[in-house]
Amino acid sequence: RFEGVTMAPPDPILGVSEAFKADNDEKKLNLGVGAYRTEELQPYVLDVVKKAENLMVERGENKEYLPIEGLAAFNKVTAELLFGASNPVIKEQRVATVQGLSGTGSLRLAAALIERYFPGAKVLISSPTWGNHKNIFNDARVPWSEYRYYDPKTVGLDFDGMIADIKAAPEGSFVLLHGCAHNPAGIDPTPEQWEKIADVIQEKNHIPFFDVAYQGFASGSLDADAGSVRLFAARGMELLVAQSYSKNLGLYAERIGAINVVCTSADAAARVKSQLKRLARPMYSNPPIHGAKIVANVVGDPNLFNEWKAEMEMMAGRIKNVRKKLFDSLSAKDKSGKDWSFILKQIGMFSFTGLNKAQSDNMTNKWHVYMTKDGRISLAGLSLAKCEYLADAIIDSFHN
Ligand code: PLP
Ligand code: TYF
Repeated sequence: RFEGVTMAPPDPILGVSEAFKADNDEKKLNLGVGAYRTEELQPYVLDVVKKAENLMVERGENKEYLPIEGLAAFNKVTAELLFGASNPVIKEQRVATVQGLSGTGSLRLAAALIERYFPGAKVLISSPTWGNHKNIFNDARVPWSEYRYYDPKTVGLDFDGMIADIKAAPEGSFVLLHGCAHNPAGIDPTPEQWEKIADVIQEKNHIPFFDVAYQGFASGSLDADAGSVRLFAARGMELLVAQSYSKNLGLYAERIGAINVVCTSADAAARVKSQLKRLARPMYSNPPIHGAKIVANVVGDPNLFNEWKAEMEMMAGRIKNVRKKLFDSLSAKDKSGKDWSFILKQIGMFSFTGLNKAQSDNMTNKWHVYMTKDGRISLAGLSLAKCEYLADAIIDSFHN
């Protein structure tokens, strides 16, 4: 009976790593998946994570089931990290926080909440966006449509298009926003633009839904990267925020994150939380403990917290250095007069190069540079030593 099952297509991002593994060329470079590498291009486990894990072993911590909503100490610190501990939404207990299976699982739980309590409501997602957003809402049976975001002509934000599309959406839609370091565009609204986006969302009674996968990883500052979310929270709006610790604590495989729902009263938050638990229970029962304990230990301990901030700055700094070196290499080598400054303006882990599908194919087939077909490269997978090679590959592919 399984004879009728057809082959599923590979994931456009995670599938790139599989193709990379199968390539035996020495020059090969994996700039597909957004995962931090050292200058030697090796995976990196943060020192604070090792310290937290050692503490956990020393304390002889157990592996009992967590409650459905996750580890209480984790839920407390994760909401405080996001909003700031003295934020009224925290003080007034207006946030329903539930530990999720990293960013993806937290988004999926929120999608299930939307499907159940806002039947027919649409989610607006940016064009382009992280590929999995569409899968998540499709699988949750939540209708979605796109709003304009990236303008290839300016290699910048199509702010007027974005505002017009949010305005034109049916009243009471959910607007999915990347909290910082937009994936894949690498372009964020300015604080003034965020205010205008909030104005339109309020006017239209929409509900903002933030995806925060890079807090601290974009600018190196946890507070600065949460600025967009806090700006909306300060207006007293209801909002959804999914968090991930994959990047900022390098806990990719631990699957640790959270969904936060900011409500207008503590009472509503308690009710929303009870419903999130009801949705989680038949899906996975309760979340994993290991990553939750690591986060609770690191964020909850002033020394480890400071060490974490230093390590995050180091990671964000390394990415900024390769960004600069790539720009310098491209500018020096390219004789066509093309303006490469967009690379410096983009923030976060990625650069959205503007290479089209055929050109991206050339990068891979001729140069063994693995990247997604939308022209995105992960700078976290690049070293200073490989910038010249990558610049040659990009110039060749652009003028191909
Ligand atoms: N959302 C965005 C925009 C991302 O880039 C990512 C990847 O880091 C995620 C969500 C979720 O990743 P994870 O499920 O590993 O937390
Ligand atoms: O965009 C990226 O590369 C990261 C990592 O299903 C990622 O966000 C990619 C695909 C996926 C989960 C995470």
